[in-house]
Amino acid sequence: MKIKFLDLGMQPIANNFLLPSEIKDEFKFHLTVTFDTNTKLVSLGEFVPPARMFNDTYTYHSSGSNTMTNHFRDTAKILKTKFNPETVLEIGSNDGVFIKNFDSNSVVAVEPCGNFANITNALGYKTLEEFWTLPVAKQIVKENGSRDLIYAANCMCHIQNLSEAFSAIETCLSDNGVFVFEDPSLLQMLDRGSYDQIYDEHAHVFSITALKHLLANNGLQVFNVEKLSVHGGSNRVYACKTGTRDIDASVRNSLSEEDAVGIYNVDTYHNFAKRVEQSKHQLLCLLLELKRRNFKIISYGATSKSTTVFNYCGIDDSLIDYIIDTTPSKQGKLSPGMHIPVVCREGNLSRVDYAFLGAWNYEEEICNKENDFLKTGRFITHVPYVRLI
Ligand code: DWN
Repeated sequence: MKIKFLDLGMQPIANNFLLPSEIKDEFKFHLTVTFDTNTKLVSLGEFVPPARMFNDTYTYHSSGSNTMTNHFRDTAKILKTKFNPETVLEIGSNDGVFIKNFDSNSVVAVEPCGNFANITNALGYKTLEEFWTLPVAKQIVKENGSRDLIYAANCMCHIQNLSEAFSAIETCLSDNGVFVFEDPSLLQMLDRGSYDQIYDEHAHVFSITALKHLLANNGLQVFNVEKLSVHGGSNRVYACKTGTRDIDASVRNSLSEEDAVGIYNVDTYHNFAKRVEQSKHQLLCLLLELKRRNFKIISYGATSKSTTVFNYCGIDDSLIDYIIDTTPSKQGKLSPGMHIPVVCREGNLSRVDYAFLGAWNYEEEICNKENDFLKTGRFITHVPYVRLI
């Protein structure tokens, strides 16, 4: 049974940055979150049609930070060393930040956003401009053979039909192959109160508990779990065809930790929802007080996460003057839903008193490079609670 435990109101497409002329037709949907008492899966109450989110105008570049560029370089090295794959598939290859670490002859990629599929095809990596489905998996096996390594970063939780997605993995994986995927951790979200991990693209927020059963139902088993700090706290899950590898203690430890936190208990989610409401109240009180005292407040990082926060809290340009972001395709446009101007960083961080940290998952990288701003200004974040950095 699916129990709705959180209502984040009417929300836009989190990465749909707009020109002024596009505001009148902006798509919105009711963002609610459910807990399935049978599968233990946390999912959106209403899915958004994938083509509305993932298309030729998709704006998010996986290489948009040093943190993630280094993360994918290091991950590629780890997986090469551990598994020495002869054949590789990446699902959700974006701008090629991960697969560029592999020989193009060994790689097939799947990327539904044509603007990014064009980038990796131009780099010599065979990229299918497709959503990940069972027919696509069968096409890859037929044309290129099964895969020793299948990798997906911040992608599987975006796929609405997980049963088909994991069945397609099993179809495409070689007999001794490994499927490695990383997505935001439900446990970390519950612990950090980071409700902004929830938006249109994130159809699900994964627990190891839910994933174990989902994969088992599709001929796969989880054999290792690593906790990652990236993207606000993620899990890197290692899976294989059932019975082909020993199961590491990290799986049992993850399941026990989730049980201890109450991942099975509906009250856990209702308590989370209360914390979210408190976070909204505290953030609004802080911003309104700073504005009353005529401080200049901006936002740093035009993230999907901050789209959720601003639209849930009703934060517009009466509180946030503008958002600075390094992504050229976001600059000069208006943020989804609340229509706050997005501008480049250069020249727009001076004489600022406070900056909401929309990209709080890069706190270390950003604070290290914004020493001058921090001499007089302060960052604001809501994670794990509303505070000044
Ligand atoms: O799952 C997803 C994650 C991986 O990325 C996607 N569905 C959508 C997207 O979510 P996000 O927009 O919340 O991700 P980020 O990586 O937190 O976005 C960072 C944004 O901040 C980018 O637009 C780049 C920008 N940025 C910046 O302006 N200055 C980032 C850094 C590090 C900076 O110094």
